[in-house]
Amino acid sequence: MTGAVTRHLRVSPRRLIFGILAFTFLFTLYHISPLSNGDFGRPVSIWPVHVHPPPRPHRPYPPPRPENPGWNSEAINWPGRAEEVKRAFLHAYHGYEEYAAPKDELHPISNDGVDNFNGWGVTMFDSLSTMLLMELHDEFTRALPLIQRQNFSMKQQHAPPGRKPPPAYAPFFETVIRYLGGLLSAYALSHEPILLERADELATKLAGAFDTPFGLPAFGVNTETGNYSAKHYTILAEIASCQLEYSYLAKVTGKKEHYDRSAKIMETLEKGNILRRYGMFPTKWNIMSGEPTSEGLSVGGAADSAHEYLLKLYLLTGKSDTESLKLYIQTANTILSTLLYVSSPRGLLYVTDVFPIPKPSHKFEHLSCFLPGLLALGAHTLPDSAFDIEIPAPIIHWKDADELGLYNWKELHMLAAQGLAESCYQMYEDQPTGLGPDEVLFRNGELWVKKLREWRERGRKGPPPGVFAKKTHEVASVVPDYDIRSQKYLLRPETIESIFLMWKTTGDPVWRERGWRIFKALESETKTPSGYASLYTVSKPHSILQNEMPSYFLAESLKYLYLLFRDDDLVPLDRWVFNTEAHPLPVFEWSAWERKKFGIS
Ligand code: DMJ
Repeated sequence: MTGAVTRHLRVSPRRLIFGILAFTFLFTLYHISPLSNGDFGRPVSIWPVHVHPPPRPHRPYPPPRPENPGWNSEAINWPGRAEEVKRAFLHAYHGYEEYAAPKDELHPISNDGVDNFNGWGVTMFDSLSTMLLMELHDEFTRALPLIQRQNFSMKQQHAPPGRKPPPAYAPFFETVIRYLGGLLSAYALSHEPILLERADELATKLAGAFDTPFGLPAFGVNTETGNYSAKHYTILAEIASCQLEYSYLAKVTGKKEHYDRSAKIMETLEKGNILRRYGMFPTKWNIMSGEPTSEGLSVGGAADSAHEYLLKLYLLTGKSDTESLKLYIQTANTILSTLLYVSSPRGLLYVTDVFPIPKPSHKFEHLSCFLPGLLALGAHTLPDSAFDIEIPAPIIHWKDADELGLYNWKELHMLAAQGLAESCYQMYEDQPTGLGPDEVLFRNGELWVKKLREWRERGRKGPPPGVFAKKTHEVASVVPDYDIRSQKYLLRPETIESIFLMWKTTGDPVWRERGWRIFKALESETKTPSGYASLYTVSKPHSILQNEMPSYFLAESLKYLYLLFRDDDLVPLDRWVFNTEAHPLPVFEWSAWERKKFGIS
């Protein structure tokens, strides 16, 4: 018996070599994986780029904590909540119809209307796609004849007696995202030909805005004379947020001029290697020289949708516009490495501006809260290979930026999305009204990349920095992480938009619950007998209301809430792309003939 065992254990040279090789392989595998850092069993996994991670669950890190312990998402009547949002939309829209139409927007306190976006009835145009998604066909039917009669002429400007009235201009950016986007989306959802006719006519009447030396659209244009406004210094968001609308319009009308206008913008932005220099497009531009006028970088109101449209143009064109994808990846990576900061002591991740480079302002705008949704959308819809695109390092070298090269980019994008969405939401939770302020200023913040490096050097123990912010009562400090710079809540959609996209891309019901808490706060804090009103201050419950109900509240805030609570996938993210005003446009592909005709390479 003993002899048999010894015989069995006797090792041949071949077996010995095989054994050594197997041991070496397993040993190496262990030491390059996070298991060696004591992360075994932890759901956090930020893999160094040189290691191919094993197939992993969609979200490699723990979910945010639900606001109500013991809460069970499955027991909730989500379709019932969607119906409540629909009722809110009807309340707002009927108030507009009764007291303000055909003017632009409702004054929800004085119950009258105001013309602040050309006087063509912006609330109606901006509401069309929401009506269709909510199947509010009576409201849609009532809107159609008004749209048929609209000729987009300029309204008479008023001036004091004896003075010449100021020249009238339609603001190009707002007109495109609200009116043109609204018409095109409603056309895609309903196939009503009049909507496309009006969209084509409107885009043609706006064409004068592009008659600048380099094709960058002017701030405003007179739809009758074609003259553009004299304001030559403009912001990135206003010159580079029309590519989705003009590309889709070219697709459905077959008109090259619409395509050319969008393409020319991208050509001008890219000339002179601007993006290569900074890693993303700067915020301020001179439309006469076609060049940036400052070195400020931001994702806030001055730039937001321009960054958003880089990813979305790629998605809208059936993932064919690879130049746009490259610009998006480079932009998003630059944002991650240079504009993200982590507060102390709560560990809130926030995105800020730098001006001059690399000086951060530590300002965090509500408008920037579209960013988590955009990053999540990119991580969700782009293949892994998109994140491996060869991207030249920016000429301006950012301290610590190289740190990010040690991680899997796609995971980083999703991680940043989660951390930023958490902060955007906590801004709401922090306020007695349950609604977030328009702008805050952080007191202490350190670059996210720096905190990541420290976390990595500590052996990646615990969750990555900036992902699980603490609530105020969970930290000992009495000094808040941030001060509120603008107390207002302007019924803006950005946080709700990101919550919707976090829900769609992670499937984590906590985002739905958070959206519901915001909806309840909207109902209790902003509702008036005729609609909903902006809030003067978020830090006092039942405080003063402002006499305004912006059209984007119906186009975006209520639409994203409605879609968040629907159990079905009414607007699948792989088949539709939301413009920056939440009007969904269908994904399409250019045919061989369109490529030839429009000169698409
Ligand atoms: C909306 O009109 C659009 O989302 C735009 O891109 C910027 N923000 C406003 C609402 O806050």
